[in-house]
Amino acid sequence: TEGKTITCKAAVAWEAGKDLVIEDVEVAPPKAHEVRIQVFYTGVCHTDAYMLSGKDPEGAFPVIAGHEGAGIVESVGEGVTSVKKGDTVVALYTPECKECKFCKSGKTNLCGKIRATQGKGVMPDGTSRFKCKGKDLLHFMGTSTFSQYTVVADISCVAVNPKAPMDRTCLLGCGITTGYGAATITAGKNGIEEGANVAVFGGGCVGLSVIQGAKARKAAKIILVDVNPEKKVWGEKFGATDFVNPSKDLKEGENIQTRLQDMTDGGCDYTFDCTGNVHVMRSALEACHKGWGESIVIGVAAAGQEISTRPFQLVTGRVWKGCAFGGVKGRSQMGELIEDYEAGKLKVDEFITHRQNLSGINQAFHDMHDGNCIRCVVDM
Ligand code: NAD
Ligand code: AHE
Ligand code: ZN
Repeated sequence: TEGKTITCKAAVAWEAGKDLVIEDVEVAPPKAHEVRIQVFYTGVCHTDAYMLSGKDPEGAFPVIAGHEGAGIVESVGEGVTSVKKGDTVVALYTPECKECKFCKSGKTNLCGKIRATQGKGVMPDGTSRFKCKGKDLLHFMGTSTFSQYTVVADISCVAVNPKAPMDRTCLLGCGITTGYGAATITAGKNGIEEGANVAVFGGGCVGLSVIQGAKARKAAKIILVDVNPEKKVWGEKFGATDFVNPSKDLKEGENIQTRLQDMTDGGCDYTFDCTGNVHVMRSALEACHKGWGESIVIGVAAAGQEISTRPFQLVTGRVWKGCAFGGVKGRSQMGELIEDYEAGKLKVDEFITHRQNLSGINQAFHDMHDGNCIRCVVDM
């Protein structure tokens, strides 16, 4: 297959708001500094649904979505040295070139090298590697894992221990790493400190992963806030010490901010938005402790949505920040996460509640709205 176009199945989004269609697509061979991957498993993340709904300003069609994937390198283009044919890899929607201003700053995991073309749905040379029915299809997040074969930039994948099962490690491509990293890297100077009080808004894959990270850092209180009562047991499974349902548990005159302040002697050291709801983001900021509390925005809000609060909240020392992919540098740090998983120190299997074959991928999107679906893994 090396050097030749491969025809395989992919879930194609022809237009916004419509079901995906399983099509035969042609996947061109990788050009210089590109890698063609046979995708074995992909997770389905809310950010895929968000883009497919048409609400993402960067969303464009027709497109192959998917960004939580694991697979095996089928072939590499000229000049690729970081991975080789046969390597087991995880796709990285946050690439790491190790050379750009961002990568060298030591301050962020965001990489600038291919961000512009990635946002336009094309490879770094400005073209697509996918064709279907004579038309070019766009790439998504530099990964397009809803295809049996995909082409990514070499900086957009990382070789990992082949012993780690791909049907689990695919989830390290987004949801789990995002939440865990937010708690252990983004929060504070070097992640949550021992004894800190933490509130996590939203107990999906991302929020539960924040809880897992907070527990690893020996946080004192880890409070899950979710409007779905079923999330109480989910929170406990990953280390939450308390649960508050803001649509049921609040007394008169109380709001979620004041409830959390009462539970934590004045406010949380760290709060996390894992809902994407801008009103929740405000509550999360205001539930922080005066003088030092930090609120980390992880949720992705739809185009046109804006956050607000009284500037006094910041004047009095609360901090608003956010992160993509948890602040994790994928090529440098994925290996460690996989080691932790292999050593039983990082829960991954527990997030998988649903499974589908590629032909059932639309069902995976429907199941996402089921309160007990944490992650669906698609067998490609
Ligand atoms: P999810 O839908 O599985 O979980 C969201 C949870 O929030 C649900 O349990 C829901 O009941 C709860 N919720 C909804 N409204 C609420 C409210 N008003 N108050 C409290 N809880 C509420 O989603 P997920 O997969 O965990 O992703 C969470 C968000 O993170 C999404 O917006 C997703 O797009 C985003 N995301 C961001 C990054 C990043 O790098 N920044 C990465 C992955 C996902
Ligand atoms: N394109 C959207 C924003 C989407 C977004 O913020 N994506 C996150 C990852 S979410 C993963 O599930 C991200 O990586 N952001 C940093 C970046 O460079 O895109 C919009 O609203 O414009
Ligand atoms: Zn995601």
